[in-house]
Amino acid sequence: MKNAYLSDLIASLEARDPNQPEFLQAAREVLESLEPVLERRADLVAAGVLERIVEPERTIIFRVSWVDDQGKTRVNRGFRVQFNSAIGPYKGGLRLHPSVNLSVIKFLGFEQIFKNALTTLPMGGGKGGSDFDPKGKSDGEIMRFCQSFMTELSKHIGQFTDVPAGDIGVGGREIGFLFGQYKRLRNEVVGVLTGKGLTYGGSLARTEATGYGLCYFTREMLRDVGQSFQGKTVVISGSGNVAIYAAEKTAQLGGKVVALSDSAGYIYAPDGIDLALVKQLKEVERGRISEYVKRTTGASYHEGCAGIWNLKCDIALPCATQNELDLDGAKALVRNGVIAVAEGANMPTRPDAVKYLLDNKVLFGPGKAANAGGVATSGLEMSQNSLRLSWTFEEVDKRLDDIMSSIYKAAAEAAAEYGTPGNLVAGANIAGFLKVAEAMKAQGIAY
Ligand code: NDP
Ligand code: 2IT
Repeated sequence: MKNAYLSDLIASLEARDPNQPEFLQAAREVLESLEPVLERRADLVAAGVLERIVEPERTIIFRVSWVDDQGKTRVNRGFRVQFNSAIGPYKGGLRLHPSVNLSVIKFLGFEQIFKNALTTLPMGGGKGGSDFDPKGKSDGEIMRFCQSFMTELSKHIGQFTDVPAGDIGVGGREIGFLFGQYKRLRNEVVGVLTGKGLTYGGSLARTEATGYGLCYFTREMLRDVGQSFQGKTVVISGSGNVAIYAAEKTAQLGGKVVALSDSAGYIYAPDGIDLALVKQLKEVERGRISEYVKRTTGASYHEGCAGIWNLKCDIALPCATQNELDLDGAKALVRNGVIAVAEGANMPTRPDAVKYLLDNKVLFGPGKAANAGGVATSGLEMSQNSLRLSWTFEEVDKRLDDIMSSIYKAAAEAAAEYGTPGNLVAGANIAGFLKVAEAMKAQGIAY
């Protein structure tokens, strides 16, 4: 990078938080892509927008104590990073996974700032979670953990302040427990969380939104080169909320999903995955993807998740977790003729793998654009809560589709305008940044 101001800023971040590799990875990528913007926008440099945007407005870290089924007291660490409220209340999911730490939550909160700006809806960026491991826990343990977590979190959130939602390990069950506890503590029925159940203020199509939105975004990328999902072989990593509904929409658009995974391994079904069986195993039974091959024929199970990228496919949709697609995986995909890679997960592709895919002319949809359908539909849930109305599935889905198409357009246009046509990584970063930066500049420095 030629810009000394940007390289100094990156060096200062590295010196300040050397133990936050995920956050530094996300920040570096955004800052590097802003080089052509800063050449034209000295005003944003003068307003200190960059130094401010990389530092969270507020970071809350708290003890979460709860009692397990054996009566033993357990202690986890809870986080909420309220990163940026320039364009709206903090908005972003809660992740429950043993790998959660401040670096992970900061990277996710940082990405969320730009993603939320791209949705066109008024939402700031935030993220939270805990190192609690939901695997193997009973419903009662999950409930007690969620209640304890919310007892502290409720002091820091609110419908006009900060509106959390789900992420890894947080789905409808957990949002229900969290919402119940907030209501109990505050004696207030408000849209303080999204991803709620349909009987208490949730939106139709929120469950499907991230996966569906990912496919709408991918459809737009493909359309620009005269292609579509029709007849394409698709590999999807993960088998959680995002992966399942990406698989559903892929099939509806005429593609064939041949693989899914979890953190232990992947299944390969050359004739196509039976999604009803996957839903039964993962959504109802909360089991492992390996069980799939015991319940059907024509599929094989393979230990380890990285091998999934060696499967021949036209489209790859990483939908599990950060840094799951490395350079070897990207090389295998290119060798096998992949046309498009779009990120359902947040930052699933390592930086050297992103570069390799772009250098090899693979269409690449970065997560902050391609997976924005989830938070966009959360924004639509907030709108419906404020209106005290609920829209039909078709209406929400149509708005989601329009938003994903507009995000694609914004990213593609920004990429072209700032000298990197076709590079949606740069385009999404620039388009998201400019909206937030204008708002930060307008609101002055000591806000
Ligand atoms: P779920 O908890 O529903 O599913 C997560 C899936 O990813 C599971 O299959 C899980 O396997 C796998 N996974 C989790 N951690 C790892 C790991 N360390 N290594 C390998 N596999 C792993 O989460 P979601 O589907 O909601 O989230 C998936 C991704 O999408 C995340 O990156 C999330 O941030 C992102 N995302 C989610 C949105 C949403 O609306 N839910 C919106 C936008 C992005 P296992 O069961 O073995 O842990
Ligand atoms: O990463 C994400 O965008 C999410 N987990 C969804 C956040 C939300 O507020 O719906």
